[in-house]
Amino acid sequence: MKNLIVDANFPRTLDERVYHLGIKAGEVANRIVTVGAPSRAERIATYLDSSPKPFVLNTERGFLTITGRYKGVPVSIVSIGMGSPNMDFFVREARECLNGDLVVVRLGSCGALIDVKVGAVVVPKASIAVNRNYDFDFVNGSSNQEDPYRVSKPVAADVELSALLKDTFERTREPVIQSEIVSGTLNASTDSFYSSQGRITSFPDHNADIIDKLKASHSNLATFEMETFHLFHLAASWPTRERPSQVATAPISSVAAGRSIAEPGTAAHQEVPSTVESSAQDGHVLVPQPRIRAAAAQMVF
Ligand code: R1P
Repeated sequence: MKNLIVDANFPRTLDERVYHLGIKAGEVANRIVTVGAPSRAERIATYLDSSPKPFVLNTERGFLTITGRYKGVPVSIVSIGMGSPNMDFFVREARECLNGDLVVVRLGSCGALIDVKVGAVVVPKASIAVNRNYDFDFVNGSSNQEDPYRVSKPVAADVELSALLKDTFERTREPVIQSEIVSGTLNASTDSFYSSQGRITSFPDHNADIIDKLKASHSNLATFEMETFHLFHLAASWPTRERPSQVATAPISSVAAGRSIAEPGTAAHQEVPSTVESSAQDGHVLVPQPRIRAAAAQMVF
């Protein structure tokens, strides 16, 4: 890539743009709606305030960022394509361009494992991951004692954000939502639209019973899609605890150094508020950590 700073750990261009999303600090908002398709992002962006004119960036890797204001509040709409790897690029690179809390709502489509009509909207309270077990012998079947699919433990959505999302959908349902709004269910994010969602193709996927097995082991399972688990997992993995710093009058760089993800000089590193030193007591300060809050709403198709 042209103008790439040589930093194998977190590559950026010479003008400080992250490698795949192409954005830099100031071009993405702390409140983000993420979708899978550019046309969906563009349609949502029609609701943004016309002034100031929204920022729009399309990258050769297929990420589209539209940043503007909705009723004066900065918001970004980011189209990321499909699957956990793209969700990973999006969350990590957006995080590096932002200070403070990051609030992400995924608006996606999903398959339904419950009896709802096409067009229903589901706000899951948690997600599991269902992935192909590469150690299973897909050619000869189960002879090597492995299961063909691995199922993770659930990871929860942000409770408050999910409730807000559900309430907002209920208040504003017309004319977009033509069916029921379901919430509190479990979502399964799969690594394939086909094998791990139980579709039969010409590959020997050993998946004929995968839906029955998942439903038997997870009574609340309602939806299949491909990105939500990774979003929830990254959000849940972000270190958020308020923690006392070791040195009360530490310069900001020392205070933040305890979090390995925030290296000096990065946007995340600079978020430590200037009030840190004035709140010092007994040789310690409480350093508020930014959060990543995530929720999802998925329309059954
Ligand atoms: C598959 O067709 C895609 O649709 C669903 C799945 O998660 C997968 O990405 O979501 P989106 O409509 O958001 O892309």
